[in-house]
Amino acid sequence: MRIDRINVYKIQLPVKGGTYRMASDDVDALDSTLVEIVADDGLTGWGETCPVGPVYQPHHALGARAAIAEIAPGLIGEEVASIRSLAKRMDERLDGHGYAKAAFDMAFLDLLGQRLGVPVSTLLGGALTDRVPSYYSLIVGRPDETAKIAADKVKSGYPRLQVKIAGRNLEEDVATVHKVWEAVGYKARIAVDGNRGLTAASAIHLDRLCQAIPFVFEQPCNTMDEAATLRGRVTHPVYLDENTEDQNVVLRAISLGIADGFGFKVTRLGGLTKMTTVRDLCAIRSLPHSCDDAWGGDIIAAACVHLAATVEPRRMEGAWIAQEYIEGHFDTKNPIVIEKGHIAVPQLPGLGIKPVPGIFGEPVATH
Ligand code: 0XW
Ligand code: MG
Repeated sequence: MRIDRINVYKIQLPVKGGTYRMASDDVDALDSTLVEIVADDGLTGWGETCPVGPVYQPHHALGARAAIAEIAPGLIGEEVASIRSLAKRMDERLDGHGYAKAAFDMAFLDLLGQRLGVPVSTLLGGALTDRVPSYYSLIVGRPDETAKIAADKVKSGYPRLQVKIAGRNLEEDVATVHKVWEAVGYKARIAVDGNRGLTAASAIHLDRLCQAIPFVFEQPCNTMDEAATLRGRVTHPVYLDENTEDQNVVLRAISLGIADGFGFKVTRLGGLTKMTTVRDLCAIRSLPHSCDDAWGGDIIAAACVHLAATVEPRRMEGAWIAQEYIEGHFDTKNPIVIEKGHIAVPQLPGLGIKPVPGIFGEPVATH
């Protein structure tokens, strides 16, 4: 099976229910890029990459499409059999830009899975479950309002909440964490996500002022060096998210012992194949992590869920997908949906997602 043609599409994903607020940015609509690889035997494979705006991390939608334009011509005619040789081919065309290469990696696995008649989770090492937990991400908001939504979401079945903080005064952040804890208690695990927005000093204050609440502190400060200074000065476990820019950073964070867990993003780590390496490193050190992406539709959601299914359940922090914030689905027959805070793992060959024909309009580029 050889690559015959690559179509690139873009689609706007407006945020359902109003602005999505984080310390690092407020977003109202996201620009997603889709790649469709058409093989010479007629099979098609899909990939997606969708930065959550241009300032969450050093990724942006136009950058993804520029990188895809550099890589795609070099893939035409290539055999889809060895994911490793396709990754090498991509590296020969462009250095770095893992978040664009991730879309191709998804599409290769989608094609290969269909060709072999197995779901992508099997290609990633094999599923340990057919249903993975998700978590609900509460945007930066007023303490009472946030606590009310938290209680509703736990009632609906979410086993974990992520409470966004930072970018405002410490008092409101502390009040929000307390109110959410009072509202849900031990019924859900809690992550408090600073999205790089706290100084080490505010992180230490928040830690002390919320001493008895069992949460994990997600990406409180901007850099990994700042996170390192928190070691021994905060009592809550510290997870890294935005700092995990590639496999090497994860290896460093683990070997330096400065992370108790991670919020992983499939496209940021360079795709599903590269994610299997950090997944396995985390397994060696019993480190929990999520399998998310920053945003995206059903293609990215499927990718996250296939990978999450291969993670030992006791260390699985959840697969966050953007479904709660997106109207509709790319695939209306087999969409990826959150039910009672969990997501069924697709059992169809490949990613298990076939976008409705024409749903993305005309391609913005064809190679
Ligand atoms: C909650 N998320 C997975 C969605 C947004 O992209 C931010 C992200 C996070 O954990 O930072
Ligand atoms: Mg995060």
